[in-house]
Amino acid sequence: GSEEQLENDVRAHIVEEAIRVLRSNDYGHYTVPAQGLYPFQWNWDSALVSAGWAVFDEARAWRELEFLFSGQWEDGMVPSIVFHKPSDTYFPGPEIWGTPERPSKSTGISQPPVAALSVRFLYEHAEHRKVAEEKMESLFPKLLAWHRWWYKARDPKNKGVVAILHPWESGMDNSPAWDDSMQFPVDDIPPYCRCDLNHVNASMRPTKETYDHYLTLLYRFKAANFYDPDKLYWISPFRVTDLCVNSILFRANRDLSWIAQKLGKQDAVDEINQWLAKGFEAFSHLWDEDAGLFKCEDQITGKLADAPISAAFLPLFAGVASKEQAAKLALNLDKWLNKVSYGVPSTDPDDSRFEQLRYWRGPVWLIINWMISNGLKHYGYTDLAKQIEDHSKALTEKAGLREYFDPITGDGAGGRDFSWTAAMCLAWLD
Ligand code: 9WN
Repeated sequence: GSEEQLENDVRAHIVEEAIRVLRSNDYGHYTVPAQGLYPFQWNWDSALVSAGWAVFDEARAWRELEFLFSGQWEDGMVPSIVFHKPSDTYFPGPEIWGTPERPSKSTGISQPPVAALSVRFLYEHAEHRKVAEEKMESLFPKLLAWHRWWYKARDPKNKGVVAILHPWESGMDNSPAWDDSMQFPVDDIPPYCRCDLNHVNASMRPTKETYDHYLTLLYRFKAANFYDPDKLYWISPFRVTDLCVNSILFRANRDLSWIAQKLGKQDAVDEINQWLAKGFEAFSHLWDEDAGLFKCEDQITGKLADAPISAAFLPLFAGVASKEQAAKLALNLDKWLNKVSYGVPSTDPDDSRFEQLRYWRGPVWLIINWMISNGLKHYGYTDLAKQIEDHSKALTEKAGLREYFDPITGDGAGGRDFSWTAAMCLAWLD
């Protein structure tokens, strides 16, 4: 009918907008998350954005991933930010991560390992099969080296799940799940000036107190022989089993195993399957039966973080939740959705730490919506998955391609013309 036609027109317009946004954030070989606010190549942003490029420019999509791996360290780590070109609109930039004489080419920490998912996505959606096969083959050893790095550098105790050593590594910078673990005393750090506050309202960003802790960690890691991967795990006052990184790593391992199988690399398949088996066992310790949610764990105190956050649902995306756990998660998610106009809020709205506009403490993020919705479908909760999809569409129609959204009013917040939000409209919502 005409209503359907109208909706089609609206979506077609958003697709055009999304393509315009990716093109305008394109620096040739990589896409910045947003002009001004984030002027470099961010790790998980890039991997997610490559799926958006894949919809209209396959060659450009592969280049995004290849360029991300051009920043890979010798030990396998893929940094959270690669500083290809200088910019003075972001803090902390290359001068802070490196030395004054030699600015750093990247940060010394990582981010959620999305890339293997993207390689599989690009391969499966490829029209140029031959090219896709070559690209997958050449990216495979780099992906494997990165996953190995996670286990070697971030799980030296062989728990089966990896630790983040900085909230920036989770991608969910100021999540209430870190509040207790961020109580360590701050060091006497050099004075600094935050650039983020030139672009967006302070009330929507992490606080000064939080930034002091972020920088304390950065300077300590830098003092450890410039981010020596063998030292960081042991010296960090922040060491957390994060559900976002671990769910994505688990899912990425499944995709990497699939890729390895395609390429006939049986040894790698066996190695990855061992990670999966250990991971499966380790996730069961992150389950909070009373809450009916997964929880992050502080590896220093051994305590589960009580904060109910949206990453609690990401084990669905990983495919690591049992049927019973999935049923409880679906029940909880349904309750959360009934408390807001637009899901999925990054913190349970009933929790005292919920703030509807402050970054990862309440707002809706489309990339997380995609992951949760994808996971729900896999477990057979199609109505709930569809509801999240509809909310996501409604948000982009109402507020445009913003960085994140207010779950109560549906207003957009943070950066404008945001790359990963655009990518989700292309690769998921179309
Ligand atoms: C620090 C780029 C990144 C995202 C993160 C998001 C935010 C950076 C910041 O922006 O983090 O890495 O300075 O706030 O939290 O998930 O990758 O979009």
